[in-house]
Amino acid sequence: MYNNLRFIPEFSIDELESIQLKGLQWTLNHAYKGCMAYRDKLDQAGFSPGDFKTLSDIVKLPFTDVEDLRLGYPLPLLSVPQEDIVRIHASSGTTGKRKILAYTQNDINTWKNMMARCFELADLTPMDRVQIAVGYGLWTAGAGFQLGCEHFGAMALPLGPGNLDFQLQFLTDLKPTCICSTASMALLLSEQVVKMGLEDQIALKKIIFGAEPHTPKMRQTIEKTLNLEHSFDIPGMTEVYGPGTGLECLKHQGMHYWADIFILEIIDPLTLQPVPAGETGEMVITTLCKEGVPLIRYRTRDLCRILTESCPCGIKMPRHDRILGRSDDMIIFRGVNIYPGQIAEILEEFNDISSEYQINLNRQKGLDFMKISVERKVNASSDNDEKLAQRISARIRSKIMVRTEIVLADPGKLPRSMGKSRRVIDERNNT
Ligand code: DLL
Repeated sequence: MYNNLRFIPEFSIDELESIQLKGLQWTLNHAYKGCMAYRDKLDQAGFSPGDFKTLSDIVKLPFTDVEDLRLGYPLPLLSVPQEDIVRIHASSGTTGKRKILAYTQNDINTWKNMMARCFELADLTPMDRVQIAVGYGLWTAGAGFQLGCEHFGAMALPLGPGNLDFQLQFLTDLKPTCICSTASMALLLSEQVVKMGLEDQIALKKIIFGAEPHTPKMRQTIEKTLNLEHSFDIPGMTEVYGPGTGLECLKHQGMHYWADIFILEIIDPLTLQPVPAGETGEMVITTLCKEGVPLIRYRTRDLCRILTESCPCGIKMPRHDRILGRSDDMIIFRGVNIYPGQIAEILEEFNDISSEYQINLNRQKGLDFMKISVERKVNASSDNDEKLAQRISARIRSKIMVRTEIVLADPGKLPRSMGKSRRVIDERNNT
């Protein structure tokens, strides 16, 4: 299925384990020597870097989390002298201070290779033209796709997000074959192409989208509307360089991730113990060659599971499933714990509505209320709105035990985003 790979290395399990062990020992020494906060953390856990002898020792290491990044603001967990830093990026977080991560030139090179591997997995060639429709600047998205695309050797069209007219003009005039964007932007672009009747004037074959969860329905809509050969889900986060910690392959059965660059563990967020192989839990990442800000058992809060079978595409790099959401996105509603993804999953069952939804929470007379707005599918009649709303509400009640008010909107009426969509608007503290 894949021949003559230029960027993706092939390792046997033994080779990979040896790379991971050496990388972990290097990371522990490097962080211990270069960063006071890490030294204190490891000392407190009674662990000195020389103690680390086998990969299974990883469970004895202390965790790092977002609080460690906040405490070290503005340059948290910096483990090299400042003159070695060539760039910073910051997370797209909307609350509190941004997490700032610092990169050495070697870190940038590692990231560049990770992203080039992604383009290779998406089966692009140097003949491909790649429209990069994500934010440039502090956010890692634009910079990551750009670095990887140039290194891979395809033609980058660095449009950034926004300006839909411009996006459409490029799609028809330069005829890119691939778009890189968030899932929301991919949906918006597909809707605009149809609205302007440009389906026959574009040459798109592939979309690489990520940065937020998507539902199967959302993906089908994008693929069908743009008549794509493939779409690929791309994971990534600022703390682990940026986009491109892995990618789906042509078989679309989960995402291969770069196990020679970081170790992925899945833990139970309550007991903090590893979950049995293949079960869902929180992703915890330890980097193996990151210099500026190495990560030791970093709790990402992302919920996911490792896929244990080998992949029919033939590539041996391990795989994880799609990211379901974040543990800190959990809503506590009248004492019930709910993830937005659970609601999205129920909405998926209804063919008469589109993939878009928004959850509004407010408080009236001391009681929590939840309103879920969904969109009627294009060409569906509004005559059935009331019955459909009742059916959706009943299904949610039976599956997650909460009462909700369902509001049906006309197609395209819910807010669209060119970046990450905000699915939950919680106004309970304002009411
Ligand atoms: O979102 C990096 C990125 C840019 C990835 C473009 C892919 C494409 P942050 O802003 O730091 O970085 O946000 C990272 O976004 O912890 C996940 O919760 C979520 N996320 C990223 N990719 C996916 C995905 C970028 N494919 C946070 N599916 C992560 C679901 C995703 N969630």
